[in-house]
Parts: sequence; C-alpha cells; structure tokens
Amino acid sequence: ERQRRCAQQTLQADQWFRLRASPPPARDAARAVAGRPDRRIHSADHEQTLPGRLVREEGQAAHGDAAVDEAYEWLGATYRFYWEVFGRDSIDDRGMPLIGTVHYGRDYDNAFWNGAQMVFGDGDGDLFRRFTAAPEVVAHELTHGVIERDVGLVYAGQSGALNESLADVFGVVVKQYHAGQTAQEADWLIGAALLTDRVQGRALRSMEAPGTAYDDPVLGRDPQPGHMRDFVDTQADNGGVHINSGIPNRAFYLAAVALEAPAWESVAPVWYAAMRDDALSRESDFAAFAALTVAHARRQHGEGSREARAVDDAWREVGVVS
Ligand code: ASN
Ligand code: ZN
Repeated sequence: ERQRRCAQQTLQADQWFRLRASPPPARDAARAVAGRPDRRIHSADHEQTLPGRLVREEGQAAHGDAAVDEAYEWLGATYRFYWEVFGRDSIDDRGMPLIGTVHYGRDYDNAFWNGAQMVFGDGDGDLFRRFTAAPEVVAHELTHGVIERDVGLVYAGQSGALNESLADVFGVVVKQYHAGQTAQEADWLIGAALLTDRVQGRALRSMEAPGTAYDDPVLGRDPQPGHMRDFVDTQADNGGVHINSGIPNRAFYLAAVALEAPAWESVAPVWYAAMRDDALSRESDFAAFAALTVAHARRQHGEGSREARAVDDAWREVGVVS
C-alpha cells in the first residue's frame, strides 16, 4: 500500500487537508534579498511533526547529511530558475523563505507541498530512495506553491491534472536548465533517480511516453495516458490527477522537442504566461489552458511563428485541440 501511494502518486484528499499547514511564513525582511534564495532545511527526525528541527540555513556550509544537502541544493536550483528565467522572487514573488523538511516519517514514499513548505520522505529503501535525490521532484513540489499562489488550480479532475502537469513541466525544465540540456538531449523523466534497481522501470513518469515509465510486479503498470482518447475516468487519486497529467505533459514535450531552443527559452515562458493569465481560473480544463498557450505563443513569438505552430500542433497531437 505504501508503495502504491507514490505510484498512484497521491495522498488522498482527506490526508492532504489534514497535512495542510497554517498560512505560509511572510518574507523575513531582514534576510530576503531579491535574486537570492532564503533556504531553511529542517529534519523531521523520522517523525511527522512539521517543520521539525532546523538543520541548515541559507549560507551555511554543507551539512553532510545527503538529504539535507540535496534539498538545499535543489531548492536553490529551483529558486535560480524562477529568478533568472522569469524574474520571479521565490514562491510568492516576494522572497518567501523556502522551507524544506527531510526525513519525514519512516519509509515514507512521497514528497509534498503542504501550503507552507516542502516535505520529503526517505523512501522505503526497497523500491524508493529518498525523494530529494531527483532535482525535478524537489522543483515539482516547490512549483505546487507557485501554482497555488498564481492560479490555485483545484486539485481534482482536469484542473487537478493540469496542476500536476504544470508541476512536472517546470520541475523537468528546472532539471534541464540546471544541467544545460536541450529538449532533444533531455530524458523527460520524472523521478528516475529515486527508484532503486529493484524496480522494473525507469522513473515515476515519462513526459515523452506516458504509460511506459514502469511495469513492475509491486507497483503495477504506469497508468498515464498520452492522448485524450485514453483519458482515465476514476475516483482514485482525486480523479486521476497524477494519471491524466500525462496528456498535457506530453503536449509540452512535443512542443519543446519540435523547437531548436532549449525548453526554458522556447515553450516554458509560454506555459508560464498561460499559467499566470487572468483568464485561467481555478477550475480550468485542458482545453482552456491549451487555448491560452497558443495565444501566448503567438504573442511572444508572432502569429505565424514556428513556436505558435509547434504549440498548436502539440495540443492537436494529444487530442486536446481538434
Ligand atoms: N508527490 C505528490 C505530489 O506532489 C504528493 C501529492 O499527491 N500531493 O504530487
Ligand atoms: Zn504534485
């Protein structure tokens, strides 16, 4: 069961709301400098109390605990991406501290954003390693905070799958930006680094080929569709938020690889502008988002640009636009 939580990849809604913390901390005016992250890494010491014991603050040397230092590094890489690419100063664009807790619980096979901070389990060691091992997973969780601030996409059904997809999109682009990888060089996998050798699979999700990330005796088969004709109607996973996210994920992949420039220069700014557009509501579906990306691709690159065509073609190819 505990492995399934991550493969189905969610906390049930009731757990989710119980875990939600009080309002996020305000910017610490004495410490926040635009363009510089303000990281605070805590350890839950295998309990489930948040945020736990403070173990590494901004500017302090490496701690020596791999989970602590990975959380610090990948939160920093994510901050740098949002700042350098979009001029965004942290989750709230006002220098909000980046609070991460590692060693959450025992054998905990997940990571999450709780409304105020990011939380990372160590994994059970059998199928999953620590969740800080993958930069795109750390960036995925931080991006849930960004999405909550900018649109508040309701975490159920299509708006929830869109929420999940945006977390994967910016998560994977953070990894590509950090590694200096073009869209063609990238693996487009989410969470490859946190699977053990025992898992029959490559990652938690593949944006290039949803549904093919794993096929394992314990985890089962990757349930993600890559086209609207295979959209999964389910009560599980808040209406399949981690399942149907495969469809918009693949659209982003297709648009990115159709273009020469790296994803952070080509389509990530288009997706970012669409996410922040006032026309996107908390309950928007895939089609509404797709229309906004096409509009922003035209606005950013020109009416008949290759970029606008690539974005439009990508949504057609996954069956969201017909
Ligand atoms: N790892 C999951 C995620 O961030 C946790 C959850 O289901 N909310 O999507
Ligand atoms: Zn998520």
